[in-house]
Amino acid sequence: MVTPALIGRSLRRVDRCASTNDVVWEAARAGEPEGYAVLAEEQTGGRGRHGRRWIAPPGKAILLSILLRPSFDPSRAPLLTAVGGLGAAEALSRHAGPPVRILWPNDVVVDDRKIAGVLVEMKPISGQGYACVLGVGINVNQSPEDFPPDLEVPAVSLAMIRGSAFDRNVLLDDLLRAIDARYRDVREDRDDALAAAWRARSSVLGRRVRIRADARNWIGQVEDVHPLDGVILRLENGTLKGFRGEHVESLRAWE
Ligand code: BT5
Repeated sequence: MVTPALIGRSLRRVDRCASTNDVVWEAARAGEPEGYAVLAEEQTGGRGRHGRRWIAPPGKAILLSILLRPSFDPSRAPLLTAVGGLGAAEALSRHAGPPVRILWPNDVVVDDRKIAGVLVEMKPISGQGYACVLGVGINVNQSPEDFPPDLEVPAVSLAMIRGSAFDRNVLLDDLLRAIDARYRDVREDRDDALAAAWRARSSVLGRRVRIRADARNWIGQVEDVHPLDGVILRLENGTLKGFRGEHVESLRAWE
């Protein structure tokens, strides 16, 4: 039996908005059920984590937000970042060629260049419990000159990898399907399957990295990554130190 999809069963397309996450928050307050999604051609205030910006020229990217109303304890929210990152990586990997990996905690990369980013926001809504908005931005048809010059991680688009433009609707269908399946893992308590698939796509496992957290830099080798437990680093002095995603400003390869 085929289970009907939850994610994107109701998809609203808008030409322009400040942030698709905000359009979804408005719908959440009005009582829209989970799975509702908004897709924009252009965002004037697209955002990343820690007050950073997400920039994409009109009509070239996937800019998507999805309303989720998980019944879990709020401490499990980082699983939703894994759902978004893994969903984007799995959808892209059908069309990309080179391996699509996850740069912990929320970036999707190809050859260490960022092709997608995930932003999960969670808030209580009066009378409705917690709601989450899962935002995904994917670079689809950008050319190199479409990206801002001062990016921390170099950027890439699917079209740059393939050498020609790609149909955004094909990728969108794959993305909604992949996120639907991975969100089902969370709803049906298959955290282990989700964590294993996510870990297998890590771009940093076993590599030397620099983590910026709490206004300090830490350098070491990544011993393990888990959506909830975070990253375990073996520091230069041999000791192990754990970092949770929410405290980490950035993580970069450090050769
Ligand atoms: C993210 O944040 O990567 C999360 C991005 C989520 C964007 C989606 S679009 C739909 C939905 N609506 C929103 O308003 N947001 C979500 P973070 O890890 O903080 O990375 C942000 C950093 O990525 C910026 O500071 C830039 O350095 C870089 N960046 C900005 N635009 C980029 C792009 N198109 N491609 C690659 N890197 C980019």
